[in-house]
Amino acid sequence: EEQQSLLLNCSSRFPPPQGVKLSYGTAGFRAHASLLQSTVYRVGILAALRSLKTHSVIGLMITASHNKVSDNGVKIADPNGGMLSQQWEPFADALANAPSPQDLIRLISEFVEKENISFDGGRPVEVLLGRDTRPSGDSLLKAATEGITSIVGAVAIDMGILTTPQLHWMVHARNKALGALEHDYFEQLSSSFRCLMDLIPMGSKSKEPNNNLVVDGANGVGGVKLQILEKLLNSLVIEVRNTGKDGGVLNEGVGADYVQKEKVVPRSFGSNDVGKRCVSLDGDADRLVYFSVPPGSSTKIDLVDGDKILSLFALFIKEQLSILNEKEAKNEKGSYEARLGVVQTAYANGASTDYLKQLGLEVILTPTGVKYLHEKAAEFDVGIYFEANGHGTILFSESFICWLEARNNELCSVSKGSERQKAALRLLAVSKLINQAVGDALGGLLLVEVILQHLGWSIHRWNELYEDLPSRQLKVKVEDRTAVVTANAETVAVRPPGIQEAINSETAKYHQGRSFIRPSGTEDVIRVYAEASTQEAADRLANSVTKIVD
Ligand code: NG1
Ligand code: ZN
Repeated sequence: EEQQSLLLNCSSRFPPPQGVKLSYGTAGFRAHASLLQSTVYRVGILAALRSLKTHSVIGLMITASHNKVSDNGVKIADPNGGMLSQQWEPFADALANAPSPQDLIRLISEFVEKENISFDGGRPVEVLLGRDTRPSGDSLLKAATEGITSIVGAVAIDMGILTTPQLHWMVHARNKALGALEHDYFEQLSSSFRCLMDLIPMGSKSKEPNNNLVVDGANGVGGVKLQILEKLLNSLVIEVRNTGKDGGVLNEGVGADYVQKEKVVPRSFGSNDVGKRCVSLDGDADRLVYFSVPPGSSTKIDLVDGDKILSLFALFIKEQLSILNEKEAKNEKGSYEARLGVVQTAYANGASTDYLKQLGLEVILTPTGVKYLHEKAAEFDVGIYFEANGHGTILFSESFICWLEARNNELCSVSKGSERQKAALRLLAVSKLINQAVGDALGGLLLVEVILQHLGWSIHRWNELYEDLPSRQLKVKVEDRTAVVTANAETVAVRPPGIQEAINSETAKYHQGRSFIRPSGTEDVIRVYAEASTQEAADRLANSVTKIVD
């Protein structure tokens, strides 16, 4: 009864917006920030219940990533640091859309009973809160806190302004009873980075190593965090632009999403940057894409997208695994047939998929949305996933990590400094550098930097791994985006009837043509993707498919 009156009191101060239906989507709830007070309050309730249910620490992140600064959003990190269990998404939708406090309370009591959730009166459970740099973040954080504390037995801990992956990392660390402060995060990244740098073979170092990197921080949280991290690295010279402290607007003409979709330089980059190694983060620093400005250009770029980051990682991991499995040295017994797999979505450039298959790798396609990619990658001993837009990471199975640790100790005594021991050490360091919870632009960036130095490669050499097929992405505003229903990892539209046939007959007109449509999970649009042998053809194909959708 105490619980009921607490909820009634609190929730009546957070009436839901009129005439909007919210849905948890590919990355939580997102909307104009002014619409979100009630939703964020209710997600606070959900996070507290999730925490009680799992007896673990849960995360709640307030961000709208690469979207406009006036938007905001909210999503939940589960105990392992990953995305909220999909089984709870319908409950999230129901909570967010409950019309009155009474409806809300009824939904909660039914759910609590069904899921058998209770507070045993012991230590309260914790929800960690984070937010990006959006001005609306502060008041939304207060709404979330009220939601969490409307549930008896839950407490809210404000971790401050963070990148999305930092919050996920903290949840993961705290549930493993490890240090989970920002300082611990920076320490883990920088020490594993230094370890990998120390393990670079002498011979492979390029004669003129280029330690200079120019970073576009999207005027968000990532650039500032990187400046702190850089001080602990002492081997990279990082120039951060678009930090958000020099008047620029979050994600406006800057950031990974802009650079990847428009294929032009972000603001404050241009012809002075010809030949430099540049990287763009998104607003909450869970994505990164590299680029360089070709000679003679001031706006056009050579894009090195998520698919190429994936390819670089796959190449490096594959090499380390094969060193590990060389069976010549005596006394070095036992090998582990580690299964390496890569996961992409339909947005992956066709040339990247061909390249990965040529490397002999198992390539899996899933629908868009990190939760799907992550889930598949977790089925491998080493699973690498990336979206073309630069969100991705490398997952290591627990059993493989255990084996690596044991091997490492064993190898330490029989053949200190052997190639196999170095490979084991490298893989262990990669597993610590690259965020195991979710894609992380900071960890990803450091791993790219290490691998380029390890191979002695420039960004141009890297970019030449394969040549991207020209592609075009467009979006179409429609009345009801749910009218489009897809299948086969979003490569086929099964509804409205006949639409796929129309797309097929357009696509058939183009050499190396490929095109698909899907409803966005984060914006009120249908996305159109097209690929063909020339840019002009890809543009034309995208335009005609857009007309079919319209
Ligand atoms: P939607 O709006 O569902 O296409 C976008 C990205 C996803 C993912 C989410 C979450 C594209 C085409 N889609 O999803 O890959 O990153 O945002 O941020 O880039
Ligand atoms: Zn993001």
